Amino acid sequence: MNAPALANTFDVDAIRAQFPTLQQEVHGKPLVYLDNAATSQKPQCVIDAIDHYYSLDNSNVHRGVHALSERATQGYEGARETTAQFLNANSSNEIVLVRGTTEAINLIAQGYGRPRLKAGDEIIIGHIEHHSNIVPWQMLCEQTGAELKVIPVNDDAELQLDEYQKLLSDKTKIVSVGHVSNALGTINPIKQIAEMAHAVGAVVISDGAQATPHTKVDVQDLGVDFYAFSGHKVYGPTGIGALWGKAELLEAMSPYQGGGEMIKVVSLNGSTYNSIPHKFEAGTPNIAGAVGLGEALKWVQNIGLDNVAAWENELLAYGTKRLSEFDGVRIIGTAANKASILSFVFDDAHAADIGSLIDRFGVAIRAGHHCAMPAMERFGVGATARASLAVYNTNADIDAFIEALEKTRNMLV
Ligand code: C6P
Repeated sequence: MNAPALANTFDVDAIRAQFPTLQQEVHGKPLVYLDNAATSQKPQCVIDAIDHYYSLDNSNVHRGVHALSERATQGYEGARETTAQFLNANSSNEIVLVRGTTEAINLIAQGYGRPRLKAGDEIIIGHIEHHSNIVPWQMLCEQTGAELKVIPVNDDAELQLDEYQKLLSDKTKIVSVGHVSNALGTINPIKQIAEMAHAVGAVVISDGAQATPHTKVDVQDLGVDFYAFSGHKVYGPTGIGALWGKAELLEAMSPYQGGGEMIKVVSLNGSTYNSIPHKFEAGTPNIAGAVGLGEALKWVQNIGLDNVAAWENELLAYGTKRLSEFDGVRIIGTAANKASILSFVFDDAHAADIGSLIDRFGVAIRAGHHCAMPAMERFGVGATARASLAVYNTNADIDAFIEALEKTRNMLV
């Protein structure tokens, strides 16, 4: 994820103008939205696609023989095609549409891990993972007797690959590491992590929730076996996301849930399952969400993910400089390879107070443990304040944030 160059056609004002939510005032101040790692705002085309679907095409998928059902199916399956192309998957059959990253990781843990792992096997994760890449593995360990091992990080929140190497053995069955840390912004060297895991025969999963909004992802180049992301962080709606898995692994896996859509034949004596990816999509799916996701992925690809990465790198550098000049601030997460996250604490003020008071100046950030409590513990803090960037943010947003932070701090000390 080294910084690509920004095309001179990149026009942040034109991008920003496409977001209705950004055009409002909050507490009488222009909204400065810096909580993009929690969820990003949606461009008008995504809102319109969902509106169009419910206004004209609303129907159930795969079942009907009528025009609306065909259109709904085309919208839904079209989103799968777009997602496959977005991730550079071999085929759209490798894309399972799910609720989001959390569901995707649980699906792998239960669908892949549970029937295969046993006592004595090991699962490796990183120290600064989101809870959704920790808890499903802890549950799997409880169910199978496998053991969870953790790759430590250095003081810059970078994974220590020499320690990782020591953890790997023929006991290692699964390695699951986030592509980009939501709490601290570290970009992990997934390609290298995957190569090292494959050398001992382990299967590799990467949580791409925070990578897909900020950089081009090519699952084949990364060399992983599974990749998960959420639509709502990449300018799409909530309640939809995708799991990519290598076809042969998905084929070999058991379904995660039973019900309609995921079967071939059902009799009272037993059932046979549908082919991939449908065997993992029991029940009526989030059709409108998929339509919105497809539109969002096309929108961001149209800007160009290299442009997104280049622009956000400039913003991150500017934000880091402004924040480091601030008296009494400690930035947590100082990896050399980092994306779009400014996590920080003050010596003399609580992160939660900063988060709620800065809102009075129209600035939206997040404060808390960011669903990454082990990461907080590693850096000796209970919580951080976190400003997170998106492609529509500007240096002016960062200036407004710093100015509001000064006023907030003065109110607290
Ligand atoms: N992080 C944040 O504020 P879901 O909820 O399934 O869409 O995504 C979960 C998830 C998984 N992995 C990473 C790296 C994430 O950042 C998130 C969501 C949000 O940082 C909400 S806690």
